[in-house]
Amino acid sequence: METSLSKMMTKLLRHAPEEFGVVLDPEDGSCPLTTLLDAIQAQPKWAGIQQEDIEQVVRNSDKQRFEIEDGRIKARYGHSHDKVRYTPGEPPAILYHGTNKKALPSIRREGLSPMSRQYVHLSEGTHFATLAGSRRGELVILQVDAFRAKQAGATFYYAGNEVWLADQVPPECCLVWKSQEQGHSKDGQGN
Ligand code: HQG
Repeated sequence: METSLSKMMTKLLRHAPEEFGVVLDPEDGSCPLTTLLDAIQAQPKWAGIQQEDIEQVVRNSDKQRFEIEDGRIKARYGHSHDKVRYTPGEPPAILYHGTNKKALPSIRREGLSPMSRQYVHLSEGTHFATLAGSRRGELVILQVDAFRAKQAGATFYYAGNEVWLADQVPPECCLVWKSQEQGHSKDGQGN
């Protein structure tokens, strides 16, 4: 139940609020917790859902996908709909990005792009990168020279919980740090 509610919340807060009749704040992508609750309760499957269930998903999210503040809720990262604004920040010199073997040739040519999301997702440690990269086949972890990428014009934003976002990362700033054969568990509460 928790996983499926978490997926519903990521869909609403990251990708398709309009499908649920919800308008998110254009600046930070948040909405009142009560609005989210009403929108979810309107789905026949979720009619019995309570605010505590949502708060529990937020608390237990292994990757801290959501944040509740002053009665409002938002997804911290992962958006594909309107661009949420973050304050540019000073990242650590080295960050990590989890990807897969098939994507590597294109990343080597073009660098990292946001693809269907609004930003490239990076992390301070390799755990988050491992979870992200393990979702699509053979895991590859890239070490990203954030210092050099910044010098080359990339902008970085901190999304909390060791997650950094960037508008793009040039190919010369990406180095394969670890490449592994299959056998990783799937990470599945978001999308
Ligand atoms: C790849 C999930 C070809 C990129 C995750 C990735 C994360 C390229 C895929 C968060 C490329 C995009 C974000 C290029 C990038 N050519 N492939 N030039 N540039 N790619 O899902 O970073 O569980 O949009 O390496 O775990 O995988 O949903 O981004 O493989 O935390 O909360 O294109 O979303 O979190 O995939 O994942 P995604 P991501 P949740």
